[in-house]
Amino acid sequence: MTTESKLNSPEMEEFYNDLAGMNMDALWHHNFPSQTAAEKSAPYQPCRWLWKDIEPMIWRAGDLVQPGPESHRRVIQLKNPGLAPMPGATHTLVLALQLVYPGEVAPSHRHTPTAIRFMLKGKTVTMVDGEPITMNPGDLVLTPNWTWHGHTNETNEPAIWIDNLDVPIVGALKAGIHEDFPEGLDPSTKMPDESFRRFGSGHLRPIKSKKAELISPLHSYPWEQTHQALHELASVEADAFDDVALEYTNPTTGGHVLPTLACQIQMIRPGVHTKAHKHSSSAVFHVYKGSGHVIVDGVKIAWKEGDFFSLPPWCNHEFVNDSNSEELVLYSSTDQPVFEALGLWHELAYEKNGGHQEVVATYEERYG
Ligand code: 1HN
Repeated sequence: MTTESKLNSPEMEEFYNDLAGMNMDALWHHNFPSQTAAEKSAPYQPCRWLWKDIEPMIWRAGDLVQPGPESHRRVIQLKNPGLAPMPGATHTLVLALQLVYPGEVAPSHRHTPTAIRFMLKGKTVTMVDGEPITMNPGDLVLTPNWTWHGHTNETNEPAIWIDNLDVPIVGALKAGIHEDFPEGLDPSTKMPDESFRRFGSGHLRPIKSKKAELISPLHSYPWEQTHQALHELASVEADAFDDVALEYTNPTTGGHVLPTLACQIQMIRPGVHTKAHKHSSSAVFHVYKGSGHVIVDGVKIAWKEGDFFSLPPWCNHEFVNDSNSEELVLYSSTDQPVFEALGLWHELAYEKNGGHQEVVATYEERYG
């Protein structure tokens, strides 16, 4: 037996070729992905969308199509060019904006992708499996996987909201199913905001509901409660990476609202500059109030009220509120539950320079 390595020999080349001809391969033929967490870097670019660009396109969509038989939904998707031709804002998250004019109905349907909605302007009623849920600005509403849902606007003002969906995750699993309701909205079979009446206090629950449910049985999270909780927390605690941050929870577990998506509201207090970290989950952000910037892998991305931003996995990021008097409030949704469920969630603090990155370019300079 010889000890000389045959790795680069003609016999090995022939072996690889013969394997390939039979749809096989040798594991040693290729390198293992061997990056450490510290070396792991963003697989695609972050992306920012300005409200001043988005808003005119929403109104133009309003002139061009109607929800219902013509377009089903009047929705504009925010697509990260780093993922083209995929439609996502990140590789797992769809981020979209929907407009419904007074008197219009976006008819009910159900599908296996899950949605989270965050209301921006006006007022609408979203039917979730027969539960009419009123959405006002800042309210968050869940339409879990396979629940019937449709939207209607019974006011005199247009209604605009954010849709966050896990379409790319469901697509990757080849688990997408869609069904249209025969006509219009599915009928109301529950009390208005019934899930909130049962579970909306957050810390008191009906005595017969002891079971931990995978999907939150609470479907609406009103802004008034969210805003108050944010300010109460600000008086006692702040996080080094996210400042004053709250996660919307499933009241039966205290955990994420949905198995694939989680969502957060956070306040970067006046003058605060957080430390940087990176993690395996990706996220999409909306500036609900205030202005400031985020530094992502050394790139300074300025944002104002109404703007959106998508954070790929494994980017160092730190938040800055540029104002000394106004709070910066960010709404975000993430794929973190998927990573946690699979044991794949990793987080790494940025160690250098007291936890702050050096700014090497602005978003405009880097991405045009
Ligand atoms: C969808 O079904 C809705 O039901 C909104 O309101 C946005 C974006 C992509 C795919 C499906 C809705 C969507 C969507």
